[in-house]
Amino acid sequence: MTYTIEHAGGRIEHAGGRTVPSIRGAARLRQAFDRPGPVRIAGAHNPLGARLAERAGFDGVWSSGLEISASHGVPDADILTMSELLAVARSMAMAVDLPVVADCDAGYGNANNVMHMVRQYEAAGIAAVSIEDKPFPKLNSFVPGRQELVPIDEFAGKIAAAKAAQSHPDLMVIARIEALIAGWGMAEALRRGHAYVEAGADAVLIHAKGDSPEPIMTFLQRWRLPVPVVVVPTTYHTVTADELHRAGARMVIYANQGLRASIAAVSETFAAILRDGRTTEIEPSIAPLSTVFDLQGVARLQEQEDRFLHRRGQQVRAVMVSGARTAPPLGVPGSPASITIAGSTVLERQAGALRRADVQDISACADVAGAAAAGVTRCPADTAEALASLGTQFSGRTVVTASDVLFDPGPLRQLLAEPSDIAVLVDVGVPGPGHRAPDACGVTLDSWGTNGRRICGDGVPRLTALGVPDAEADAEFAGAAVLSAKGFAALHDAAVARRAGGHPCATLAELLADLVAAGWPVHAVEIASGWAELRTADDLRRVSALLTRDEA
Ligand code: SPV
Ligand code: MG
Repeated sequence: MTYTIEHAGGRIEHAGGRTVPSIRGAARLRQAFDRPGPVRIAGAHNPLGARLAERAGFDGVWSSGLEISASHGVPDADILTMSELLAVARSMAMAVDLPVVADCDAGYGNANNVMHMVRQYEAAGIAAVSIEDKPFPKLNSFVPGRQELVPIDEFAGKIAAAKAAQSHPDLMVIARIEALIAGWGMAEALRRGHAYVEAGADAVLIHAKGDSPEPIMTFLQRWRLPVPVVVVPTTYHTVTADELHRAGARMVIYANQGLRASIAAVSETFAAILRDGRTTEIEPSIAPLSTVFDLQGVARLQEQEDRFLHRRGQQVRAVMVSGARTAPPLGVPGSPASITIAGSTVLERQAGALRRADVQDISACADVAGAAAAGVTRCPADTAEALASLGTQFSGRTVVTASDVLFDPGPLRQLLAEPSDIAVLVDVGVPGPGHRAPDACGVTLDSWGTNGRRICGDGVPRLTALGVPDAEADAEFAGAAVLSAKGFAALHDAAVARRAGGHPCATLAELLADLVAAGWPVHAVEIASGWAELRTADDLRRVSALLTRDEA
């Protein structure tokens, strides 16, 4: 038996591209009914469960009174208020694109309560509400004890009230027949079903207990009305959704299997942790954190942050690349940033200075030990590869520092205050040739210098060359640059070109020199102190002495 249900099927878009749930959900459920095969929906009690149902491929979510009550640690007996159940149903409708069918128990009172309920659930984006013909307060259908029914007329009145209260024609009102649960027999179940359809029900849910599907199959066989029938094969679980569909059921609700699966899995996991005294044994059988983040929508959060979060003006990230190529630097393996001076590694000190300059997103080349402990992400050890791997999607500014340099926060703040597309730190404090370290990276500037003073007029000085011999240098490159998105794209392209040209081991200074040579305006932020290189054993001794305040 197939049914076609007329519906508006409209979609309304938010500015951000999400659809308005109130109309969307109901229309989608109507569309699901129009497709061939059974409409299969899964019970859930929170947005995470709803997302799991969505990912598994269900057609909808059943906002289960049993699951929500159990998740609150109370019996499914109208202990929770309508508002509590509604809040959960709403949160699930917000979290998924699937339609949510809400189990609304007995409608939380009489016809007046049902009308209020329908308006509330409809406004919450619920696709369908199901109410059952039991007195308030109800008791879960599988709990032995009082399984009572209200008179047919009284419940038909509630269905008519629900239909009168809805404001959009797509909302489905499902009338749930509990006659088989209460032991009143098949004839009563069919009589009630017919009365509820006459009162306006969009579908009937025939509920049953016992492990045989036979009563449900009989009901389906004897159901003649062109109104869909919904079934809940909780105890009669051997029958498949397709078999039920072939017998005439249109919607099959797997009402509480998710809850029961999680109770079993969590119980086993907790027992194993106490038994083993650690979690190693159960790690393969529990979801990794990456799955949790994925289900939470962390990727979307990060996208949104990139688009909308203007942290104090502009987003800034930093990447610490390998320093100058001196082999072997300081006689220790790996990057100088791994060296501990006066209790802290160079990496920790550089990360600390960056953070005090308000840069939080920091990555460091992979040959630096202890990056994760310092809250720093790792990037490839090779400078060109590291810069190439960062990509050009980031819309904020990028600070690039050499990992063999120590900075105070001050020069980094000065650098970040310079708004040009490409700016580098240069030390103008050395009086002239012959006073710089032999491995210093000399630069020439378009500012004028005399007697240790430099002046540039009303602009920001620019580099005219980078990597010049000491005798020609006006100043020394101090191992840090800041780049706008545009500037970083240029540096990125220079790194990619170096790699393509078979020179993968470029240094930051060499890549910046490529930009200067290509005509990019590279501005100089002039400093005279607040940084120290760590390229030689002498450098290390001097800096250690300074930092431990015991220099001779
Ligand atoms: C629920 O999930 O709350 C239901 C279905 O009403 S059942 O528990 O199977 O009765
Ligand atoms: Mg229920």
